[in-house]
Amino acid sequence: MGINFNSGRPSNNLGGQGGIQQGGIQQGGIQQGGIQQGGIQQGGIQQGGIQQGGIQQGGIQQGGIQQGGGQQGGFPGGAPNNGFGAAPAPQASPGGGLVLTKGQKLDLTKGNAGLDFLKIGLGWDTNTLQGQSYDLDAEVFLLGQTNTVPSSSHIVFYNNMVSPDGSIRYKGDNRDGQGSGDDESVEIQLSRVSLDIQKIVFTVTIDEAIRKNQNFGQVSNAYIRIVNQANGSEICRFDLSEDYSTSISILAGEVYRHGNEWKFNAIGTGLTLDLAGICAHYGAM
Ligand SMILES: [Ca+2]
Ligand SMILES: [Ca+2]
Repeated sequence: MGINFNSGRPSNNLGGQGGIQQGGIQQGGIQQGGIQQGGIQQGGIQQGGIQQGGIQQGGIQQGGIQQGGGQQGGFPGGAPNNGFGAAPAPQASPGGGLVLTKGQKLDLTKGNAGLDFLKIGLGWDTNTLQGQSYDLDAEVFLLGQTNTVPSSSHIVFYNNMVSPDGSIRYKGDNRDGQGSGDDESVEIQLSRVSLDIQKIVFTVTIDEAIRKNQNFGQVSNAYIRIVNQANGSEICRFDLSEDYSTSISILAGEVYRHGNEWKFNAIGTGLTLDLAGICAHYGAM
């Protein structure tokens, strides 16, 4: 089958230019620190006030403290809230959708029969004052009954932007996560998903994480959300706010068949596999 991870990707996965290109300019404390996230978008609202709100993102982490390598400093505060046990009261996402907790499953089409076009949005922010750039990538694996991909073209990502059945479209590679809102997104038309596909799995990887010695503990504000494309309304959002400091990829969630319906499972499991490793895990070589 042969999966090409590189072609068409101009810069920072080949020569190590990443740190130079991006470091210091894009991220340097201004965008992330004060304006984009500072207290408005993330602080206290999205992430639920206690875990991360206001402290992590709102000017402290990104603004000054986080960078020094003690990035995670603020994260543990979030931990109690996003594990299995906690059952926080349902809270509204800034996008208006239901905020899911890890392991939570949500009916998508049941009771919402017209739902067909979805957008899966992934967002993240990274702190790059230390001169590092982080290129996160979203991938979609269309899995058959054996939890494997029927072919390597059933992996939709930056080098394969449409699934064979046309149901999944990757909307473009973002190289730095700069800015708030969805940094990468994928569109799904549920009615077009081939009948042999049981699950549509969403992963997020860090490009060249191993070479750059990067991990998801250095990434903040990561989330996956689902939007109803028909009216633009957010259905749900799942903040990937666990301490992922040993993970270079995250199994974020999956849309899966349940009888004649589709559901979403907020998985949020950190992995130590890179993209090639995940591909192998799902049977593509
Ligand atoms: Ca990317
Ligand atoms: Ca971002």
